[in-house]
Amino acid sequence: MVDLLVESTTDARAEARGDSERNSEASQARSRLLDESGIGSKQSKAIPNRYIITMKEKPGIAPGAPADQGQMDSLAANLRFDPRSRTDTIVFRHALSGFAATLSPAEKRLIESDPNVLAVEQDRVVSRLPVKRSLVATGPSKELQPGVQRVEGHLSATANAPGGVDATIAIIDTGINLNHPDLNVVRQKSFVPGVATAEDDDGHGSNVAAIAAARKDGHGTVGVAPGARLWALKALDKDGNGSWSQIIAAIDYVTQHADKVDVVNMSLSDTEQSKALDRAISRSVDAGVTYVVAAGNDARDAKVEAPSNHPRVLTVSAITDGNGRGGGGANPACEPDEVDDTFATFSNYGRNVRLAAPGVCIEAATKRDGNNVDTYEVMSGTSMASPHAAGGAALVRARNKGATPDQVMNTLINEAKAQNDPVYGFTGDPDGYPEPLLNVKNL
Ligand SMILES: [Ca+2]
Ligand SMILES: [Ca+2]
Ligand SMILES: [Ca+2]
Repeated sequence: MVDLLVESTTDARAEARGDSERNSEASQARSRLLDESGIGSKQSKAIPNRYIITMKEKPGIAPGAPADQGQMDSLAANLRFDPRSRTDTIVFRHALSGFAATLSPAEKRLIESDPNVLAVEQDRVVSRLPVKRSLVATGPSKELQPGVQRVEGHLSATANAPGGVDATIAIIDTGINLNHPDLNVVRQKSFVPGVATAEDDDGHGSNVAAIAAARKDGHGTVGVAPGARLWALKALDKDGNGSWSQIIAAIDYVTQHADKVDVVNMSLSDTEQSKALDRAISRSVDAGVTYVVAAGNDARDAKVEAPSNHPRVLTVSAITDGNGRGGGGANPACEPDEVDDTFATFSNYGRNVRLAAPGVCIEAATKRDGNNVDTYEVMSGTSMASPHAAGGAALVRARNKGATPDQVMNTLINEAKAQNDPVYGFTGDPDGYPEPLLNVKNL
């Protein structure tokens, strides 16, 4: 547990305004943070009687190809259990051959005994990463915020292409504010039971989406890949919670449409591993999709969390920046404990982390507020670092549609700046693996 995650924070501008309404806003922000105080150390929670079933696959199934329906048929015939006939069952066909279902103990035993079944795993609650928030009543003071400036997003020729960046980023998260003027949401789908749309009712997904892809239009903020197409894939609910099976369902959907999706961002984690999740990510990467994920906010080795420990994703740690430049001396206002141009105190680390990006006091879009869709919030966490890199990955793909996930990741790492770079570097990385800082100037 990291103290930073439970401390209160206030927006300097809200404080400066000083009237009671603003103070009440600041106080609301504080209570929201306190509400989230336990998330960083929350133990993984099993979902009772809910399981993820992975079927054996015949060798040679192409990545992204539908799972073998014959196996489903044989399961239905052998066990008189047809996963396709139940309303609470999710069938995976593209990133995984299998399904998630609520099973009685007898059904579970029967399924485990079927020779077509590879594994039966407990389904678990998974959550977006906790973030510290400061409400912002007015829009941003300038469109180019320090985070995007620090990675030189404004200097990228691809980012400045007229009409927006020609790439698609799927945000697997709490949804996206679908009508926010900064966000080019072209597709939305909910994987949360009982929730019909991917409208963001939490705020986290909208902020992540805007960091990656807010439009360059003289309004609001600008993302690393301005105007890139966004897919809002809502797998987490209004409290930021979902399940591995909902996340896998979103990955399955991405894999089904792998020809249309360039990059996926996942700013979420759990301490319990899922082999089905690992398999689904691998198969989706095989289908050509680059996955960018947050390292996590527990100030520990990212290897103990999923999906940040997956060998084929780009895992991103967070640094602090207050002025869009290296050299220090400009601590951001919203986090008194964080120091300009140093590794964020809450960020996970370790050899799985391949890249660093700004993740402290990042101002960008949030969920709608009643009828007002033009809303902004300041958030801190590796959740905010990851979408800077996802935007970078979108720039690589906009320039080279044929780039494989490995090529996309290697390009980002090769173009990044060394920690000891005299102009762009940062200090305080706690491990022996000095991941470089994202830089997209030449992308
Ligand atoms: Ca904008
Ligand atoms: Ca700085
Ligand atoms: Ca490191």
